[in-house]
Amino acid sequence: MATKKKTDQDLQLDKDQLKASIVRHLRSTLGTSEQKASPEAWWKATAAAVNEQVYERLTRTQQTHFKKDTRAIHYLSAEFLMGRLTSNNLHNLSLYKTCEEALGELGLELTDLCEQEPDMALGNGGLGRLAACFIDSLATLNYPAVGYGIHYEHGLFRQEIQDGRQIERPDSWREYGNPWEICRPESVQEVPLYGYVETVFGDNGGLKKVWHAGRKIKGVPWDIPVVGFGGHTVNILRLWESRASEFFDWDVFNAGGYIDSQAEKAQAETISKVLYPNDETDAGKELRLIQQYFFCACSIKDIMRRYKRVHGSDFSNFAAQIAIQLNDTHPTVAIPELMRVLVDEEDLNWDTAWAICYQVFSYTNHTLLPEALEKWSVSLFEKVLPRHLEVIYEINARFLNELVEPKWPGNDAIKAKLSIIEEGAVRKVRMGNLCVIGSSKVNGVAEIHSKLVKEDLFPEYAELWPEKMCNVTNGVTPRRWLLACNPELAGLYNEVVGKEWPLQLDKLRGVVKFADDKAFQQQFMTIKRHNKEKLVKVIKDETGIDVSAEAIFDIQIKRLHEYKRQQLNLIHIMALYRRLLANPDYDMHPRVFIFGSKAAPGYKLAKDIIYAINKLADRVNNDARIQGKLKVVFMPNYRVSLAEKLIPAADVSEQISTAGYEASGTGNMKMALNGAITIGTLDGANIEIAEEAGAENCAIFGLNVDEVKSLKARGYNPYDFYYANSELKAVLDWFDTDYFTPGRPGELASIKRSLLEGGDPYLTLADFQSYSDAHKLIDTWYRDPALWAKKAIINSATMGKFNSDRSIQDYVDRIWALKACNIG
Ligand code: GFP
Ligand code: GFP
Repeated sequence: MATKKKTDQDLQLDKDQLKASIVRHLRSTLGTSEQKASPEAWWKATAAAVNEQVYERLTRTQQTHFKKDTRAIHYLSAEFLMGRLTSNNLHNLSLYKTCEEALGELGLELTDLCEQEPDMALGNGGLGRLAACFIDSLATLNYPAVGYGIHYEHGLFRQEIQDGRQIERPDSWREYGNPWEICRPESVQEVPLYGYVETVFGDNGGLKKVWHAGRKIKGVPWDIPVVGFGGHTVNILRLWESRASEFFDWDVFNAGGYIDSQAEKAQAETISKVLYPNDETDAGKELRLIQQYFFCACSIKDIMRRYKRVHGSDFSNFAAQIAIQLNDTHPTVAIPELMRVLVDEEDLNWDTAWAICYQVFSYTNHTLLPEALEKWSVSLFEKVLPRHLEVIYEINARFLNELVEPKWPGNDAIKAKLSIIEEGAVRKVRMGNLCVIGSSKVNGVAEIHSKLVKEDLFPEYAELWPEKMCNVTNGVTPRRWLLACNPELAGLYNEVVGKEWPLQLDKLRGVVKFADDKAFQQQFMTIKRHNKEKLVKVIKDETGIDVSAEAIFDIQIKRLHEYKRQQLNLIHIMALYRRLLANPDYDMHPRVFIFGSKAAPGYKLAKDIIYAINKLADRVNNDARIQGKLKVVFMPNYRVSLAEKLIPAADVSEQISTAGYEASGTGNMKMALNGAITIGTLDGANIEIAEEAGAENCAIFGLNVDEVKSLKARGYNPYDFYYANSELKAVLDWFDTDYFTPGRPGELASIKRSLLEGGDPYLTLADFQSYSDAHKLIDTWYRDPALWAKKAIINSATMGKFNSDRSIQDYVDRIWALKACNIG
């Protein structure tokens, strides 16, 4: 019997239907009753009811993509920081209100149920969250897309603070099952590792390489449906879990080797066990390379399978159908893997295979920090991926001979620099170089960053391929980062500019004309006040600290890293504290400095900075002398769901990286969109934010990129600033005392050392005075409520550019050449 395709209209649920569905799932899926159900069971029943909608639309999407044989983008990323999905899915299906009412009739609060959901923290920070925003936008704009990543059993560690110090605890996001993921045993893949390469005669008489793997690992796909706003397209995020190929060796078991038979299984499962931390210790390098290869190989196989289902072994359409984006260098090994598959397994000649690869791949660079451009030792590669090393050598030889030599004849220095292989005591494979050589497009993530990628990081490549380098400024999804997290402000915007802004964020520009309007200012600031009051409760619950919503909420939330300069914020707060101690009447509006940040477990100084912030907080928050004018809060376990509570309550957004170091930033966009004023350097996307909002509506300070470069070239000496600025000197000397760590002097001394003897590589001291002045400006502005409201409104209203839909459209226009595909 032919079934009629369901339209969006057919699928839409009303309150009673949704309520009935939730109750039905509570009983038949969760096996409990209304009387006995725990909040978690209610949450899962709600998710199951929503999933009925999601799956219908997913199937419809897949059928349409299959039927139309659409070109698709495959977004390979080692990180997807999804956060929670319940509220997001409800919003994107236009079911949020309906669900709130349905649950209300059952005596339940939707927001409480949402709190039951553990965050999917499969990423470290901005890079992973960007990937999550991007797949939301891809589905929203109806682009055929698949996200590919790793199904980490444990995501980013849960951070506890004990006596001020960060303690890492395992994150178990799916310990009791996660209702948003579907296992797909029918699409399991097998991945070879180790072993050796043999040269044999192929069928056509030519020589052929055969990789005899030493081990095989099974990749089990888990699909997370990605619901676009409006619910038309539902794409998938496919995450690979590793398992042993021979799950259980019965022969070994029967022979009494129970432990041995389990060893293989344990080793195989280690691959997707934990999210790799961002530290660069030697330990675990092999595991990390295997993680990368594992998910890339599974993904390439999956892409091949889908392609061959329609086109068989005719690869002439491959590059027209398939685009692959490499999110940073982590998935670089996908390039030699595709070459290997095409040449060794599909018998294409090298040139044909290379032409395909080159068109298929593009690479996004997210940082200029040399330590983040991955390098693997040649010997490690040879051990784990012997055939890939050969492929890389071949790519390299052809590149150097065919492109570099003709352009720079006899220039060995340039060859050494551009080679994929770094020579030296330990020979290394440079993944960044491989990415650039193997991709048709390379993009940075903000204007200034892309310029630096082109001019400073890869200048010779840019000379070879001027059209290869481009920019796509980052963006954030306004659905999660305004509509869902700030419902009151969203409601106000609906009234003032209509309801299209979640898709067309530029519409918020219509709010600018109310920036001077007293009544509008009042409404806007009342909403901010409500959000701050909500945060006051969260702060109290999480840390026990009392803060007042009267104060300026000044927020710095991001990974802890010296270049992001939490230490600059820290020493400035210490300076303020000193001023208040010296003069209790020191004139300043009360300020609450709020931090949220995780430090990579092996990054000692970053952990010391967290400790110092907490010790400063203990002292300041309990010092009656300063009459509550200053508070410091370190919110433990910073994650997406906490960001959703902090961002709507921010008055001031701290974006204070050393110019030239923060590729873009995305928290800067989220906070400005929610009406915070940026105190920031001319770095990353701050520059574009200031362009959009107007420089007069941001507090810009510090050295710019050129000034940083020239100061470094002249020879930066932090002692110059230390001796020249008595306040700065006094603050730094404080670190040597036991003022913040009673009875334990010197516990915080590592911070001072890094800023003086360590050479202060991120120019913290050079920017201190200018930063302090910018804070004074912020204080003056805040004390003029009309002025502040105006600036805050303009910031929020002018962030249209930073919609991740715009970023995705730029990728489509400049790199991917996709066509939107209408579903239903
Ligand atoms: C299916 C469909 C594709 C679609 C993907 C991702 O493939 O057209 O693009 O799913 O949604 F056939 P499978 O991976 O399920 O075979
Ligand atoms: C990195 C960069 C940021 C950039 C994001 C996304 O994020 O400047 O905005 O990638 O492109 F550093 P983090 O991992 O540092 O948060």
